[in-house]
Amino acid sequence: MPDKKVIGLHELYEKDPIEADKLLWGRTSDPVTRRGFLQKGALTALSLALGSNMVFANNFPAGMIPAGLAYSDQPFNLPGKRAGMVVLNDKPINAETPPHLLDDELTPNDLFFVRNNGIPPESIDVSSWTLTIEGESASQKKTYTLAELKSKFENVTYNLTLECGGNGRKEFNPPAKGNQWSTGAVGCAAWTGVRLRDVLKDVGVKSNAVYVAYYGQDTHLSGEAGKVVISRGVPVTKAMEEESLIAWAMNGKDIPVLNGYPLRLVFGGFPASCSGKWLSQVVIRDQVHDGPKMTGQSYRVPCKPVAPGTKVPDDEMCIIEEMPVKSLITFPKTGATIKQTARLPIRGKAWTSAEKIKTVEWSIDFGSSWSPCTVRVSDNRYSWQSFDANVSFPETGYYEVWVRATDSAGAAQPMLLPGWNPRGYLNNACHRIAVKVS
Ligand SMILES: Nc1nc2c(c(=O)[nH]1)N[C@H]1C(S)=C(S)[C@@H](COP(=O)(O)O)O[C@H]1N2
Ligand SMILES: [Mo]
Repeated sequence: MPDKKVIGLHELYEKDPIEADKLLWGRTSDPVTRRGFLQKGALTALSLALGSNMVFANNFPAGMIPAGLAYSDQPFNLPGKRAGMVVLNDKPINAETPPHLLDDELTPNDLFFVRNNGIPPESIDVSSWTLTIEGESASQKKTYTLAELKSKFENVTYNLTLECGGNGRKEFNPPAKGNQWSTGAVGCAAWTGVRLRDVLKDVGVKSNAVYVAYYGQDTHLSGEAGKVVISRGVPVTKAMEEESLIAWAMNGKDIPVLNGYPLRLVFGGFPASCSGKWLSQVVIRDQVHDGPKMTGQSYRVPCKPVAPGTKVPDDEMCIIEEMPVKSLITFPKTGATIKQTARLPIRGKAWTSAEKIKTVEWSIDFGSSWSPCTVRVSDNRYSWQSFDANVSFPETGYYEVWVRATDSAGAAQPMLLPGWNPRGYLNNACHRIAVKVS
């Protein structure tokens, strides 16, 4: 046999990740991601996802998801999270909650979805954590410790729904790049903190203020120190709303590390990307904020509807502000079977950026007739609202139960996919479950 040097897989990846991926998978890979994987930052993200260090991580092929995370029947949980969450990406960690695990009145901390763009801070010292407020439109620069925030301003709790702008992305065709969220990038928790407006007023907001934006303490996937992962914001009017919070507790407990411990912003009704995690800095801007993932095509949709597949220039893309009305059937799980003589109890959640949900209706005939659900009143705006109904079926066979919410502003969910957009945002189509009646 000729004397051929055998190259280890990781060596090959280090030398030529694209070629290596082609060899191993027969496809081209994204060189940035592949290379990034071998760097320290990405390894940290991976260890965090697995809940322990991966021994021999250097030999682990890029482009692969560890078996401990890859299958729906995951043997280990994400730290602070319960089994059953679906991991979409481990570098950075992204995990969604299946609909039947969103059946609680408020989403438990260990079931709340995770959308990270980078790597959460590794060692967090609560006693030395500070929040600095500054910016062109701040009257002064002011820094608060956590203890100061807690003692100086009124502590308030609101039930606020957070939904990623890309929730439902999976359904778009042509597909959009990014995490293929199905329905589970949403949750509603009781958030405790102080009102952002109280803190802003304490600092002083100049009359030319336009936007309020955040910076957090997570690390860029590249591992590069000081490189900002994401920095988004909201118009001043949103920042000044009664329910806009700087929060340190979720359902009466510490916020899980993956969800922004020890401090985060929470804005109900806006895309969750505005709700900065691991919050260390707030800037009051005299212009629309221009941080990473605020400009270009990020968290933006075409200002005017476009045909599917259209390339839209940046200057025709508009920032997503209010999230659309939406609902989810949380009981039963899709695939339920019942006897024809029985009535099927259904339950779910509906939410909106408007004042409240007005009606939720169900249909078993693909929308040709609708019947009302009972909708519970919520404690405050931007909380999701529980609904339920008892569904009866005229004969045996296969059915789908569809649910449609309408809000107080008169907006209703579309039955099918709403407007296609390049990044796959704002899919608020009706949720449905399959039911067999025998
Ligand atoms: N610092 C920081 N804040 C962040 C993010 C992030 O990656 N880093 N992701 C944003 C996005 S895109 C979403 S959808 C929400 C997700 O919040 P959750 O992980 O607590 O569900 O956090 C937002 N805040
Ligand atoms: Mo998001």
